[in-house]
Amino acid sequence: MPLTGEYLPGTSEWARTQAEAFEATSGHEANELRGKPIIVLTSVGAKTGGLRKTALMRVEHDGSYLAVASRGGSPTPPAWYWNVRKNPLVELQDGERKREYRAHEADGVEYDLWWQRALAAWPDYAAYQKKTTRRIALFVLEPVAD
Ligand code: F42
Repeated sequence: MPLTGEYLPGTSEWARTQAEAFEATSGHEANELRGKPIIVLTSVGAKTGGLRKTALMRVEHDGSYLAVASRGGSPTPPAWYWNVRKNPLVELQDGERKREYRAHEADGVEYDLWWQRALAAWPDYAAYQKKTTRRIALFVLEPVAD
């Protein structure tokens, strides 16, 4: 059952433009950042209840994905972090395919395992983590049966 609600564009111009172009072209355009693949996560706003679309680096393993709440290593997490915590049912589009996923925050061994997968996909995450005392939160997204 697709997520319902009003699409509320984000306030980061570059990210919003990429997410919208990616979705409008079924993932055929605007699908990379510096040569690495991205995905678009749709979450339900924790305060507005609106649909928020967020471009993220593609980190995938055996059909599950990872959403890395890095925001470039800022002291505070991105707004979408609060959305996913409150509303763990999200949509993720990878290329042409958009599906529903249930998110949970990784911790302990699971965090370490997925953090290595994140670094393999986007090594800059290591530099982002060095920039902040905040532990960059990781959401593991498991596919919801159709
Ligand atoms: N960001 C990452 O954190 N990780 C990545 O791997 C990543 C990759 C990436 C690749 C391409 C690209 O174009 C952008 C990429 N970004 C990545 C940036 C990402 O797309 C987001 O722009 C960034 O993470 C910041 O997310 P944000 O949710 O903080 O968005 C801001 C810009 C924003 O739109 N803020 C809104 C505003 O009005 O200030 C609010 C958005 C929101 O979700 N509000 C919630 C609501 O209810 O609607 C309330 C949230 C709350 O505080 O409770």
